[in-house]
Amino acid sequence: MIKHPDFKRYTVTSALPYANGPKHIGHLAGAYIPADVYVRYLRLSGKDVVYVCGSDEHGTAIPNQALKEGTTSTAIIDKYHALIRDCLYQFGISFDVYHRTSDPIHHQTSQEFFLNLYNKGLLTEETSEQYFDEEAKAFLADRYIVGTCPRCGHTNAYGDQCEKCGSTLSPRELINPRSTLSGQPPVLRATKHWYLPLQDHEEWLRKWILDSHKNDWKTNVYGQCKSWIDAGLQPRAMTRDLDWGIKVPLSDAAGKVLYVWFDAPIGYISATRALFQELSEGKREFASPQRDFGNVDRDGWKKYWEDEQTKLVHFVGKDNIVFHCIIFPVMLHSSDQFIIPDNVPANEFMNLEGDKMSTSRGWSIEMHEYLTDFPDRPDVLRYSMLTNLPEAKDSEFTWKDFQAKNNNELVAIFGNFVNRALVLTQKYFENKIPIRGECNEIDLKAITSLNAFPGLISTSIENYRFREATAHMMDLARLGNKYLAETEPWKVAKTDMPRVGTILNIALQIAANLSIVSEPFLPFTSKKLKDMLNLGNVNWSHAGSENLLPKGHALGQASLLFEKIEDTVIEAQIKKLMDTKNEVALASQPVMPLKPEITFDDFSKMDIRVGKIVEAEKVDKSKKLLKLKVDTGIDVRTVMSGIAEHFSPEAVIGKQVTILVNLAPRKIMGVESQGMILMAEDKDGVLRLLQPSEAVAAGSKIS
Ligand code: B3M
Ligand code: ZN
Repeated sequence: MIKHPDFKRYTVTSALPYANGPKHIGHLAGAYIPADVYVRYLRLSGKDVVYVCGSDEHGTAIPNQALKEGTTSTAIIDKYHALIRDCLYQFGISFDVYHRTSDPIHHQTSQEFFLNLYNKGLLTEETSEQYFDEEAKAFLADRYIVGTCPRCGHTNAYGDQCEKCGSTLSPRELINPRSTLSGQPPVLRATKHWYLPLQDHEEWLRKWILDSHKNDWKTNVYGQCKSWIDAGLQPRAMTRDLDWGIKVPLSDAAGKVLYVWFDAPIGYISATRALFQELSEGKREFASPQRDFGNVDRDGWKKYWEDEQTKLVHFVGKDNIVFHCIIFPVMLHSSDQFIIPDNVPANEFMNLEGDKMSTSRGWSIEMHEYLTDFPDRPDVLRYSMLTNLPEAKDSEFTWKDFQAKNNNELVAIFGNFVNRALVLTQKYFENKIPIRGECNEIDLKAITSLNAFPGLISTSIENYRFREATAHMMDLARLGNKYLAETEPWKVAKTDMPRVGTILNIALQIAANLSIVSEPFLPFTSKKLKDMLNLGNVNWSHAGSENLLPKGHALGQASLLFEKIEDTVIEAQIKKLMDTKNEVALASQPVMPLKPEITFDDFSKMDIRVGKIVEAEKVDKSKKLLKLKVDTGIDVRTVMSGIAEHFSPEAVIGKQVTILVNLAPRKIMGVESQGMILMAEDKDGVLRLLQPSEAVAAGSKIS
């Protein structure tokens, strides 16, 4: 394995989100914000970098969602591709290209990749028995088989997992399996698939990961790889029996597609290919405006994937580690054409208010929801995530912390410092950079500290320590704030204006530095600040200088960079979270099976009316019963009702209810009950009265 201390260029990727639904902000913390900081920093440092991403549009997740939404797979990917892409861009994630795996160029690239391995004999063929639905005439993906969980007895466990007890399952373990397509029990049928023999690659994987990346890969990543390799690598199927995906390009593979984890990472390559195709046709530009690395031609993508002097870095969440550290590298290595990653700085998960974030359980903040509720504040979320990244272990997002990071750091430190420096310059020096006179000890100390910041931040970023890098960036603002607090120019203004000039000159140099080094973290704020300082084209190499703004330089218009977030806003968000969770919990309650059909006559025999409870009392020796007097419009009668555990007598008196009035009377606890109050009962047995949406006369008929 050749190691290149100096890479010529960078290929940076973020995991391709499945286009099967909206994505929550936890994803941002895993694979997108850290990657974006890294890439923006590289671009600012004048490095040659492509940053690629796009939608993952294959796998069973897509047809599953189509089934749920009652639409087609194509409609699903079109809808969510656009939604996710737009959100990511609105958060400032600065991809050079956001591609999609449904694009023909990707199908072609993936098929070529597969054929290359196949022709070299690097895939093995195996025939095995898999579940087949004879009615739907299709092999069944794990998710399309349900049955009884062998561990907990849950009757609706999936072929790959039981959602009740959390066990990982294989379809053959299910008791009484049935197909979700037809509802019928599936049969076993032989089917041929192509496998990547991971076990043949153990030796070089060990050398590459366990020896040569022992010190530069994160411990969470290294640890996962080591336990995978130590457990013994197994052949892994690279094809599936499915009708949604990329066709296996072989004549004896009808009805088979490439495994989604085979094609998805190739998506990084096809995205780069598509980018250069469009660049060469003048259809788009690089995200980096300063970029000038020579002509772009259609084959320009190759050096980003084939040249050993390219540093390939994959940003992913922890559930994607093995695919990016073992399976995809084995594919790349086998291709004998492509480079393998230099690093996979995967993050752990970000939880939400004490629980795992999950869109399906309703415990999440979706990207598009945040952007709707806080349209002008992408940087605030970026910052609160960056200060809290799950770099070494899972971390937690809370709305209170989000508010505190905004109010106590962005507003009180960053914003406050910049605002004071600019407002005072406006007031005393006609909004022009004043002359810096002789510097005293405090000034020199501030300047020396300032000089050191870019180096500190670079080192943290280059070592994928983004939390630390963010803290350094904020420390620079802190330095500025402290400098003003110590020198008190607003007081000195009464006696020594030239000294005020020196102080503000230095403060503004700090602000100018802040506008550069904050760009990777807070791109929108950085841009605003640069405009306020009227700072031209600057890059990372300028940072650290105390001479960014020459004397007499005219500043732009000052405005507030950040605004306080009030308690009420945060409380509303927390309430929304709780409400959504409850709604989802209710919606996902199992429904009672349908009762046998009845005729209209059967139905019309029932006399159901609206009545009003006029009296209610507890029944001796009964926990469940209330004795009610109900005005039915016809009469006032006694009804014994089993609602005492849910309602106190006082709570029901005066309430309108629905009552079946021609039910044969029955003696209950010695009292004749003349009718039945109708109730809604959820799966937990909680009862609710059924009432007309507006009060109606007692005796009104229900039909
Ligand atoms: N779509 C899985 C995920 O979103 C998958 C990533 C593909 S990266 C090549 O977790
Ligand atoms: Zn189970």
